[in-house]
Amino acid sequence: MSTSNDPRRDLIALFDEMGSILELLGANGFKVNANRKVARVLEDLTGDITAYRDDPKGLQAMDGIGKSSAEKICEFLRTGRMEEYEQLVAEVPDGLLDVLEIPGLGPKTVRAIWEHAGVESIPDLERAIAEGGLDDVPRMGKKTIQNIADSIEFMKKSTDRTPLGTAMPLAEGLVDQLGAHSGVSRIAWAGSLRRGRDTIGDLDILACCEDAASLIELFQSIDGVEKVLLAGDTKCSIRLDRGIQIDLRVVPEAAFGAALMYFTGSKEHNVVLRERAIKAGMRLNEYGLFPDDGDDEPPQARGIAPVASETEESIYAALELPCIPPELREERNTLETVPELITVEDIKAELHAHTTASDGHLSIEELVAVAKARGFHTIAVTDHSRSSVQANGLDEDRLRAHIDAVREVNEHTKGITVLAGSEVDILSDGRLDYDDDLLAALDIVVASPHVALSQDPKKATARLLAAIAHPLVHIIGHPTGRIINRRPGLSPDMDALIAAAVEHDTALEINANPQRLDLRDVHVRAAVEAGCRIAIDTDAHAESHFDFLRYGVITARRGRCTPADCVNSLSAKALHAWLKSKRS
Ligand code: DGT
Ligand code: CA
Ligand code: CA
Ligand code: ZN
Repeated sequence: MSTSNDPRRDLIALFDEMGSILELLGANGFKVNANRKVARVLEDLTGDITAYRDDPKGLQAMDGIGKSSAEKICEFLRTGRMEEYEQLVAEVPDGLLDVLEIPGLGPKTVRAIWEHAGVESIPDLERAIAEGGLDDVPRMGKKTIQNIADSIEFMKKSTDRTPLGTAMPLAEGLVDQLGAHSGVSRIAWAGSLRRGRDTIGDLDILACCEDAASLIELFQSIDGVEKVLLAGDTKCSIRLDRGIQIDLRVVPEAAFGAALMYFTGSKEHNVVLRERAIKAGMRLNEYGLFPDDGDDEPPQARGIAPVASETEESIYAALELPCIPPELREERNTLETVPELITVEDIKAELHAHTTASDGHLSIEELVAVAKARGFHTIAVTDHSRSSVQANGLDEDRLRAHIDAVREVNEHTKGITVLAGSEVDILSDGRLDYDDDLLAALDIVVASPHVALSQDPKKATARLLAAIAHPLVHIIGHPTGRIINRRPGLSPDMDALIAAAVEHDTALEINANPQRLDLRDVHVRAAVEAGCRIAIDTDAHAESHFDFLRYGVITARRGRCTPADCVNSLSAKALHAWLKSKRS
């Protein structure tokens, strides 16, 4: 495994992986779950894990961490290694864990193809599929085999870009670490990450530093560097063992704004800006905006003073443009009008969250406390419905009892409204998972697709249209069901869905989980343009998931979403009035 400078993240990955390996080895479910549970507890840990270095008892005091896990955590914090993990890893072929990463392939299946078909890696698996080697594996139908083949194909196409939710924390860590260098006066990330794309190709970091050489040296020595691809006087590129490439450029402080603008891109946006500069008798490059004197030599090389260069604001102003937010610096956006885009601070309600009643890790009370601490005026409890068996979905009786429990908590809670809701499955034919009388008893209904996510576009459109038009449904959760880099999800006729959502006053969700970001940016843009209500929800299953909100908001901003477009930024009164309008 690779270690980062975040031991908590490393430990989460370690325990999750141990769970998977144990499952591959056919260990009993209790052991498997114990490891996964530790990972989840660490996921929710808000304090500093290194404080427990010599304190296994302190770790054991946490629900879900036993004596042996506590000792393993301390061992890792002290030594950077975990013996049991290393032993476990040695027991399975290296490539088998990659096979486990293939979407739709559970550990039981992976174990079966390992045992019965000798598959130890993805290339092995591809060969086995091509040569019919899987045909003799028990409970492997033709359809399953075809699905696996499709998944491998999809994975191959998509694994080279890094999801936003991985890139952003990595960039934050790097900027902190490099920014601590005493010579650094300014540092920021640029590129597609700054524009908030859902995946990024490589990470671009810009810095001003009086001692560029030592910063570049520091950059090459950060944890996890697998290869230095290029090291110059002001530029350095590295590749991390996780496969992510990072470019660092050291730029003069006086040109920071111009460099930030240039390396934020997009390339298309830069072209548009350069053309605009030329029309105004100027030249724009990564060093600044200069008067155009017709000389072919670059102006900065001739000591010409720029019109603007130190800040992006000053350059946009000199081009007579509003300061365009990075999220809108894509080709498809017009430059002259910039709407007042939504921010994380505008979000006042979480309308899609799970509790321990289904597959969440928080009780109703805990969920409410977290939402209240975030300053929300409303929190909706929306556990899974009965068909989501793997997520411990609620049958009718359990849901009725759950509604009572939520109402009870709401009675005793001040300062926040707790809504009784459900994330009800949209079945493959568009029917919902509960009867109308039960749905009508809920304050809020989020309807989401979870199964049959490879059905054809026509069926998918009809299915989602039925849910949008259902008079008791408020929000369509993660409308396509895509998982970034893992499965493409449904591809319905989005324009038809958006038109229906406007007609029936149903909101379409941007699920803020960085693995989903569904609706995606272009769909948000179309929805906002059509006047459709947008929901931005984290789909929280744990406290830390509330932090996903920023990814949802970035995606919303890329779609030109303003606070007025979003149900989560309505006042309590306006939000509750909209919810009730579907209950009369
Ligand atoms: P990525 O990394 O594929 O997700 O996308 P970007 O946008 O981060 O692209 P990258 O890393 O190749 O370059 C960062 C920015 O630098 C890019 O958005 C615009 C600028 N840039 C790079 N190469 C060129 C170029 O050839 N022409 C122009 N106009 N700008 C460029
Ligand atoms: Ca980039
Ligand atoms: Ca780059
Ligand atoms: Zn869901």
